[in-house]
Amino acid sequence: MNKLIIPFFLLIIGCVNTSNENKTAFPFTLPEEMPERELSSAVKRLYTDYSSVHPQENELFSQFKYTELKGFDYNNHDGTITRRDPSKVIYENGKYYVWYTYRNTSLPPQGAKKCNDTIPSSDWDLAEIWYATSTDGFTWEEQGVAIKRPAKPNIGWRSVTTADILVWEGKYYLYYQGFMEASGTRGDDCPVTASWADSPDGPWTPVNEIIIPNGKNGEWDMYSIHDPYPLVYNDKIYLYYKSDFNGKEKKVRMQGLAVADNPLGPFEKHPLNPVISSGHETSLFQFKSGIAALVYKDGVEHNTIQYAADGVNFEIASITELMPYAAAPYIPDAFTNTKDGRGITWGMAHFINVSGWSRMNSMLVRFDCDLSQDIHDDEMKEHRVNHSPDVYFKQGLSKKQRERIFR
Ligand code: AAL
Repeated sequence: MNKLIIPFFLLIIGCVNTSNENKTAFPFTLPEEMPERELSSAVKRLYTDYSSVHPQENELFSQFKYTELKGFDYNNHDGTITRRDPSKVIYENGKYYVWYTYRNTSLPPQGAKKCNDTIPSSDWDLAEIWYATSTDGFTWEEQGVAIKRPAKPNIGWRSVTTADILVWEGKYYLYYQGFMEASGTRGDDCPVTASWADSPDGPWTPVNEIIIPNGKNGEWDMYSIHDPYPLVYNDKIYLYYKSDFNGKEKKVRMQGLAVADNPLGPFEKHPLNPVISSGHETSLFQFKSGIAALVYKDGVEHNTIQYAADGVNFEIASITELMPYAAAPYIPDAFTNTKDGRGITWGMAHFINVSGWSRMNSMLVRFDCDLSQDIHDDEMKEHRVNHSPDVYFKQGLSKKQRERIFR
């Protein structure tokens, strides 16, 4: 008999206790530490999942501000000139350097069925990698080509795009997508290759080898290795990349990691790949002792800033909006093997599809933010941004949607 009564008694005490804890309502002053009371899941999460209960005190929360750049001509955005997918910005010889995909074709992209040797299929087909320098990050001087398309059948003969830079032991390495068929033929298929130089101004020597190969048949990254993005971390080269997978119907994009001791490899893909479940172009930076990532555009966790204390296991650090696409920050300690990454305050990004689908082209822009331990900019920490009506109305209903509504 006793055996039954005692647990019952304990249960009653338990219930009384719980309701006692929350006898008073949630306090007017938001506690900085987790209060000892029962909490809803949402409020509990504030204390367990974020570095502060106030977004403005979260070092990995920021809004983003955009500035049009001076120094680039786009042929009135008629679709014949594109600049997109910038590299990280580096500072050398008293100036900033950026590399990017540059397309200059007689016609705008026409799709894979109509393309040929001079007509591009996509915005990044038949492209080269160009570079520009600047002393202030706002006005840029275009310096011309860094990586040309090599002759067929070398890697990248169809297009070389989406470069990113590594500085390692006094040498410069550009990693980029090397297309051997027009993008869109099957999907956006390519591996990653590289070139190296003794100076950021080149000349660049192509290694003419695949540096990050596609996965084997049936693996998540079997078709595309996009957006190679090297950082120096844990005495090694941590190169993040993106792949498209899961087939056309329900395409997903995730990000993986490949690690090497030397710039030209061998790169070993991380066994936990993919390490970021969402996002599009890779955009990461050292922060404190780990790595932070801007995750936007695609997937369940788009519009978040994430953090991995070990560079591998990413958690959501904040949720934000209007994030820079193809964000390519200036990271002062990108290659210093830092154990206390200071974060970022600005970089380059792109706006795609500036003139609509028929004259498709993209432009480079500058973004500013406060994801840095060294500045505290209240304006960047506003919780909300008010957009002008045209921003909303641009997201108008499609013809199909209007038909559905009126039906
Ligand atoms: C991008 C990047 C890669 C893709 C294409 C051009 O913004 O993710 O570079 O291949 O789109």
